Amino acid sequence: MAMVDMKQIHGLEDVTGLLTRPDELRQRAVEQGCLFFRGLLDPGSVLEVRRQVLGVCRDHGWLADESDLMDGVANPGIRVGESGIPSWQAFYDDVQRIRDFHALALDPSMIGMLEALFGETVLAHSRNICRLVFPDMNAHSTPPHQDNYFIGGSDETWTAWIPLGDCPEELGGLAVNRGSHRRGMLETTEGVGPGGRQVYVEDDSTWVGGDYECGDVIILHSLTIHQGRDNVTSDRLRISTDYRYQPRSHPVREDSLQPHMNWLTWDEIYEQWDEEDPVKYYWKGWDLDVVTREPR
Ligand SMILES: O=C(O)CCC(=O)C(=O)O
Repeated sequence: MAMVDMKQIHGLEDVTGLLTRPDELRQRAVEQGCLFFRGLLDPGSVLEVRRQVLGVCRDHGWLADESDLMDGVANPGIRVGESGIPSWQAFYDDVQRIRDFHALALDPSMIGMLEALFGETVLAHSRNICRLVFPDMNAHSTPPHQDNYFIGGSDETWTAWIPLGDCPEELGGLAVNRGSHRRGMLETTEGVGPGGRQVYVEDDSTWVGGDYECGDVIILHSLTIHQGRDNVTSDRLRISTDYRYQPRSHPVREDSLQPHMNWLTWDEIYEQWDEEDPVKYYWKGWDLDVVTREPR
């Protein structure tokens, strides 16, 4: 199993009230390495992205016949885990082409929240990630890891995890190891599940997780350990996004501005979008400190 057991899980504590008190918001961020915002995003915008991702699932034959699109009921004959296999890649390329999936990362409520946290202008990475988890595939739950291993650049990069629709515990939302960023960069070893790398987690760790609702957002520091919980439903797909943000004045690694997986170029992703769409290459022309990726 990719997910590690969690002995202590605390519920999600909404810190929306701290958005008008940025000093307290930052203090909480420094202490806990994660912040949860109930209903930060308009559920309608989130559901629109869900509808389009599920449309791709249906086109690829991954939904049960006759089921309602928005229910996300998996075709019982199909189980595909995130990987480089052709069926996954074909699905994922179509998701990357969805304009609203990329636009949601730039939602003004999200950017405003991060401006309050950073106290400066925000750089949203353009390498946006969508996760789709089938039921009965626990080996494909995301193992405990620190995003910094994959992102590099500024430690002060934060990931926003957003469920595309309601995500009750049994559907397998994100669990965050509260305060673990204070342990610094940990040794990363081979792991099973998305990313393929994991860190060791102490038994007495305190985790945060629970039932997420459509519109909720949890953000976490790049050194905060987190993992995907198993999808223990009998038939539902779990769909979520990971978007990443940092203060714009900090260094950013070049690959954080490339398409996730690099299976498509930006020009291929943008092919069917309006010529003048402001979401296209929104970061070009900004004065960024772009650094190259060091070989490991
Ligand atoms: O959605 C998940 O299962 C985990 C996502 C995650 O941790 C990541 O992309 O860094």
